[in-house]
Amino acid sequence: MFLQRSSRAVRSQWCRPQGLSRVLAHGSQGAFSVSRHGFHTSRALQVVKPVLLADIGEGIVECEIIQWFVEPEARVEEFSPLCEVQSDKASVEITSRFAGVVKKLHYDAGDMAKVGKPFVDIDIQGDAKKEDLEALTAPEPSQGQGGSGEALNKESLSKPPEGKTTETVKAEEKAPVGQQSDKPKKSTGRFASLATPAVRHLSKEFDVDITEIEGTGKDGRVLKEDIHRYVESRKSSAAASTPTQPPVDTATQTETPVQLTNIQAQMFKAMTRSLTIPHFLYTDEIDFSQMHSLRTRLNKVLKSSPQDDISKLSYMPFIIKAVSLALYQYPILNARVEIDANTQKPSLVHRSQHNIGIAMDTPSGLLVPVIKNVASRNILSIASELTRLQTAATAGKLSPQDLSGGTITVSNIGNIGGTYLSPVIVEKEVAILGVGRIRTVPAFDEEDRVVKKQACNFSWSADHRVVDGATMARAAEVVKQIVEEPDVMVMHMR
Ligand code: CAO
Repeated sequence: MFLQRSSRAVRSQWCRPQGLSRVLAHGSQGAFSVSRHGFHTSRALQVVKPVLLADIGEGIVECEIIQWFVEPEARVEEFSPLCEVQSDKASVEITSRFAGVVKKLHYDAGDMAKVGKPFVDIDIQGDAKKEDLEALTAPEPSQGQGGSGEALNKESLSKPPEGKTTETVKAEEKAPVGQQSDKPKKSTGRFASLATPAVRHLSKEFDVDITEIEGTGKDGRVLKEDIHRYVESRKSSAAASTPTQPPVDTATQTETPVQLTNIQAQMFKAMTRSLTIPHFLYTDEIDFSQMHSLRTRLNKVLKSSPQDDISKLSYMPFIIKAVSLALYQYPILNARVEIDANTQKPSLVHRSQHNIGIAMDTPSGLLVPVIKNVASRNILSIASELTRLQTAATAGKLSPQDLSGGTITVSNIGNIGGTYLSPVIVEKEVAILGVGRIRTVPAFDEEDRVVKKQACNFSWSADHRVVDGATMARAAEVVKQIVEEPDVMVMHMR
């Protein structure tokens, strides 16, 4: 199938005067061949392919192009970074699966790119696997119909690369072979900002345009130290140029519009969709005294002999396990609502695994990575996965897999503050638990003496279209019992 496509692409180049000189130039070097046995293209056979934006996670249909690392005419190798995209859930670096030369960027930074549609055209050079080409590039139009794939190829071959006039292209093509610029062009300007996602997050934190920084890393890569150095020099030049504070006009109200950060923009969309769900709030006070003493005892043990790299447990692994145990009795809280696109008829989809999303406060904002299959994990395994996700979230390194597949969410705001909260249900879920601050309060013991107690409020939000108040209260009561008497968890350990 590809052989046909190659030969047709080549035919279309032979028939087009502009393309002819280029093909002839390569042809004259005698390096143009297509193998019949297995897929093979020679380096000189240039095939401009519209490369499709791959599926980057469950249900994500579009994502924002944050920045390009290449520009038209830039040479890319396999696994070279092409661009960074931001989905509803994470920022992801997209790398090239092919070596070649970039011919066209289908989007500008800031545009929404559609998953499964072409986002970049690459003039593919060198060997490429047939399966990769078929899976990752636009499909072949049916014979003789001149569909979009061919149209894109033709367009890529006939249109001048962006930023060039037809004349400059023609001039280049007419240049003698020896004088043609065979060398791949080095990415420059805003496309040349090679840096890891962590470094780019840091640049955003400091509100620094990364392309203004001269990188001292490999291939001019911008490093964290470069950003810190840049911020310091910016501070000192600002201090030198503004010796005195400008007078503040206190009589006039000043309004300064500020663009949403990427994560705020995604949160805006996700929360707007979440608020189409009719929420109801259920809240209760939980006695954490026994949990507090169990955790203190276990942490003493872990301090002297860490298990699976865990030397300390927070309350979260216990709370997460308690929620999972309650889901066995109330599986509806692990379901999602499905509305048939044609009939608009709603139904519930029950899910066998308890994949618990954890709301995390990270340097770039709120993220909700997911601890998968909590039912099959013990407390240490939950703690270990929580630590991994927390570390990745802080470094801006969560993968789309880490961020997808949640079936219910726990949001613990108590380490920051607040007693009660009204948590917002995450899309494709029907319940969320909000955990307030654990505080020491006075209480009466069995002999009516005043004693110290550790108390914490659990606030649940549930989708009132499918979960009634009594079901929510019963499920919350199961979680409460387990947290108040955490020893019962031992019976459910696997
Ligand atoms: N009340 C009192 N103290 C709490 C607490 C609570 N509810 N939860 C945690 N703490 C304590 C921990 O015990 C720990 O203290 P010690 O080291 O002295 O024991 C400290 O706070 C820090 O805990 P942690 O945050 O490192 O770990 P965690 O497992 O308890 O929580 C996580 C992990 C990711 C949930 C938390 O770090 C976080 O990001 N919380 C914010 C979530 C959020 O933003 N929710 C709102 C979403 S809606 O916008």
